[in-house]
Amino acid sequence: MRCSKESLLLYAVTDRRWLAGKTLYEQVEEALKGGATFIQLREKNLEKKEFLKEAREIKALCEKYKTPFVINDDVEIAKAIDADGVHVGQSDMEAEDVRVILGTEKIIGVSVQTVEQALEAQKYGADYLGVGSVFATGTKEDAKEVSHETLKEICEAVDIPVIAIGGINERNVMKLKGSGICGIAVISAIFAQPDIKEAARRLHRLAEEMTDRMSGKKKGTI
Ligand code: TZP
Ligand code: MG
Repeated sequence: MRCSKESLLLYAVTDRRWLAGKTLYEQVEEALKGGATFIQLREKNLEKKEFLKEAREIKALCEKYKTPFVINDDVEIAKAIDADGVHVGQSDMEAEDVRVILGTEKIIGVSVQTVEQALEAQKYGADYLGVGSVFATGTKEDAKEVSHETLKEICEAVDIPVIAIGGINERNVMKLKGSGICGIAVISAIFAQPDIKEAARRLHRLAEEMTDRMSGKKKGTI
């Protein structure tokens, strides 16, 4: 298995718009210390050389925390730095083509909004699916909303793990209970917070409760 369900519990997606005087490296380390179980480096405007340098550094950091590390969109960068994998959207490279480039050992995540897209991504070798936006979000301007009914249908239709993304925070995460997802992907609920470590810690705890993975811990205590 290229990525376990457990590793997808709290999937943190980076965003440099909220650096607030820190480096992205420092922010990612705080998220890891708090309990992020998966890191996706998402850079939309970084110059290639800088992107490569940063990707190498954050890859080493994730290795230290034994946490999977994938690159958003850019298969070439993922290949160049030997990342654990890549996450692609509907307008990026197809999973089938990504697999040819990255090989059989790497993780491929695909963003989907419909059951049809989910089945196609699974067929072409995706390891997990990201579904969203499940709530309104200001982080991604062109994000299309996906109903919770569709989210559930996608989880029922595929065998690979599914995570939800978009507008998820401490206050609404429990609304996703029963949908069949194995984790949540968040940007602002971690990286826009003044205390990133604490935000990740609380979300980790809530994600465990939402997915019924409490492993003997007391419910309701975050
Ligand atoms: N894809 C769908 S919604 C979204 C992405 C990348 C943005 C998620 O950001 P936030 O801050 O967790 O709503
Ligand atoms: Mg993309």
